[in-house]
Amino acid sequence: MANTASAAYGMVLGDVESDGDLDLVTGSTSGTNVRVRLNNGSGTFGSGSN
Ligand SMILES: [Ca+2]
Repeated sequence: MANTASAAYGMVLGDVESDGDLDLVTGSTSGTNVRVRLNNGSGTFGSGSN
């Protein structure tokens, strides 16, 4: 199975800002780069923020 990702990422779904839509939180294995992507309510995610 090919995997072109350069690093493994952890990924968690959760409602970060309690608006009822699941948001996506990713973190690199280095543990220093956590990114939150907010669900805009239509099934897509906004740009990441640290
Ligand atoms: Ca949310």
